[in-house]
Amino acid sequence: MNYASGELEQPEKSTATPPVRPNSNTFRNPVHRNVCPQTGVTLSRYMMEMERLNPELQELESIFTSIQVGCKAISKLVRTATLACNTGAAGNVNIQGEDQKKMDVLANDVLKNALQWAGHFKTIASEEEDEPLVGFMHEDGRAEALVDTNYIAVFDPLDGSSNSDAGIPVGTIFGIFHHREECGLDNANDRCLEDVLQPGKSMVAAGYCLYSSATTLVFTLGDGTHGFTLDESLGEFVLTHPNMKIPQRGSIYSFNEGNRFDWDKPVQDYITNLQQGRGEAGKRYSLRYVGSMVADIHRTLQYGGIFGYPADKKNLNGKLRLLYEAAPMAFLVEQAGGAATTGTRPIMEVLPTDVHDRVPCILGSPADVAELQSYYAKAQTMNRSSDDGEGIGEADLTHFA
Ligand code: AHM
Ligand code: MG
Repeated sequence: MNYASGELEQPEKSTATPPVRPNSNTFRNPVHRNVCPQTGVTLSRYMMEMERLNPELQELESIFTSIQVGCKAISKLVRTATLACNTGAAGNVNIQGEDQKKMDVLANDVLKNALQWAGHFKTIASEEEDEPLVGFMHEDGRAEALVDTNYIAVFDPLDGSSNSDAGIPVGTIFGIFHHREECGLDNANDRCLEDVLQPGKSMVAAGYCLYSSATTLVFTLGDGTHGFTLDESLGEFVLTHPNMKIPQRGSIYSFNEGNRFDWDKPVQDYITNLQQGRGEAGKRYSLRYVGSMVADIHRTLQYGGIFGYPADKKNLNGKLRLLYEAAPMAFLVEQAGGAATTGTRPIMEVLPTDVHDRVPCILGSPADVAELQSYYAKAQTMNRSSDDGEGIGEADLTHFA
């Protein structure tokens, strides 16, 4: 493949002054129209271009260098897991009571090291770490609270890892926030925690990396959602999905049907109508459910439709984690023109009270998500007027956050 330069549109230089959060009024994305097959734009080149257009975001360019190295290393680990005997349980249980797999531990170590040694983070938080960690680590293992860094990273190093031993696609999810509080080594845990507990709407950048038939890194800096595919021969991510746009409506729903009888009644009714062709689209939807959120969202972004892990009677706040699963995905989907809700409020508005908080998740094409929200809205209205016994009962509504 010839990766000669493509034509670049050169927007005016940003005049914004530091610090360091992309500003929707001044932020400039590099714009590349011809990405395949004759021209190619590597992620490194894209990020250098982004930095040139937005000099105040120099650290972000460097952060993405760390992220892409981490993702490449995890991609290799996923592909060689069986050959290298890295399948199966690690023998540990994480703070959420889940058995860690060897691959969870390896992927966490890879990404943690890539981010901590980059020297750009006050704090990092991972699904596989009980508490947030101070963001910089010397090679000898000494933690240091850096004073002149501006960012917080949250991540799920290997989402869907229960699938990984069977060769089913898995992924990494990450979010980047601007820091709020100084995170020093004195009382570091409290300060780090304080720093991390931010709503999705404060996110500076978010992304996922899908490890599937190809390795694909999809991210947003708050101005569109862009996808890069790993060219293994080059060892470089190459722009393949510029400015992704989710279809207005799809014909696929992606929920774990095994939980149907525990779902909120609005979700049960909505899915039943989709299955019977009695929804707003007037046609029957197909079910596609990988059980790896990254894979299910990657398909939803491209084909449209609706993905959900709603509240149910066993999991009153659903299963998926707000900070490093739901919020980054909500940011990506919204930046691609989609919608993301708990059923009753935008995921991006939900304020975490703990690093590992869970939240009901419904994401996808705007028309599909709006249709399901209308079932919740109707149920809420009926619930309010149900003292007379006519409406839907509280027992049918597990979550109205
Ligand atoms: P994990 O972070 O422990 O891997 O769990 C998250 C995964 C998501 O990728 C996926 O959407 C969901 O769990 C599937 O759960 P279930 O098996 O209950 O359908
Ligand atoms: Mg996960």
